[in-house]
Amino acid sequence: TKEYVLALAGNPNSGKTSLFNSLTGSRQHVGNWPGVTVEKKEGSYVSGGNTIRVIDLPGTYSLGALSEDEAVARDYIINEKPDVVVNIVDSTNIERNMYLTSQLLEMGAKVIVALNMYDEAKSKNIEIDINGLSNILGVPVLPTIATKSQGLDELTGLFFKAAGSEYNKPLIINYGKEIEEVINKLSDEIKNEAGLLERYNTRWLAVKILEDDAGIKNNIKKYKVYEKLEKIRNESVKRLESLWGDDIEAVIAEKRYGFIKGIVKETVKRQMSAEEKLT
Ligand code: BGO
Repeated sequence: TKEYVLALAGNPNSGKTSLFNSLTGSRQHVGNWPGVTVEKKEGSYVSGGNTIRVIDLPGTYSLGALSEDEAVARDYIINEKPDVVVNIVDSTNIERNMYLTSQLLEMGAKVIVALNMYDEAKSKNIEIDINGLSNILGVPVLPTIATKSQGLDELTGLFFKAAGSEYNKPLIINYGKEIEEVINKLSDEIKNEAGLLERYNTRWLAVKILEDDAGIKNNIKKYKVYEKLEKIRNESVKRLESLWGDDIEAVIAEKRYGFIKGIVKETVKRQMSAEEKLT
């Protein structure tokens, strides 16, 4: 028998606790993440003779590490490399939830998207093209109703399939010609540093450096290439920001939102109910 690790990531109120409870039942315990006061819930369940350890990451909207919760979730995924990250998404709120999804995918995490509250989406006449969404994101997507334990067997099946497969191809959001040029310059330098390559997805790290992410910068200061990366960043950013009159973090976030809007437009339809049509 083997032991696998499944990390649960999702926005607050997406049904993470419900899914965690449905999966693990009473086999769970609560502690703290090391060094912080954030609660850590861990549990496990057995399937086909294998044990799946389930790690409940803090509920977050992003992985920008602006809060302790975000830092805990992000560091766990980067450092512990769980077999699969199950990203629980509120089906009635796909656009907002996809911000976290896009960040998990850009990181290069192996992701399965659980479209939770699927019953709610149905009763609100929200129609989701599940295959289309799965194709665009490049990862498995399945509907779940965590409170009724629906979709859990399928989720476990997909989990084993994903855990035993090659790493996902990370999602690539096109940030536009100017930013892409800097990403490439930074990536070329990152590729020369074995220690960084081992831990981070190259492109993701380049974007984080561009975003001036304090947590990540702190983690990579010890590498020789760090000063070079900072130099490339500062020179390019000064030029780009004076061109745009906006800071680069804002431009990058805007591109992400644009990408997500496009996904939602292609895959989510909201049909009006008979009552709404009358009003
Ligand atoms: C309350 N379908 C439906 N319909 N509801 C769900 C589903 C689903 O698939 N999954 C979760 N919920 P959490 P986070 C509640 O608590 O797991 C519900 O923050 C209530 N509580 O039951 O807590 C779930 O861990 C009173 O709802 O999410 C919960 O991610 C009235 O979504 C809520 C109505 O789930 C959040 C709901 C006293």
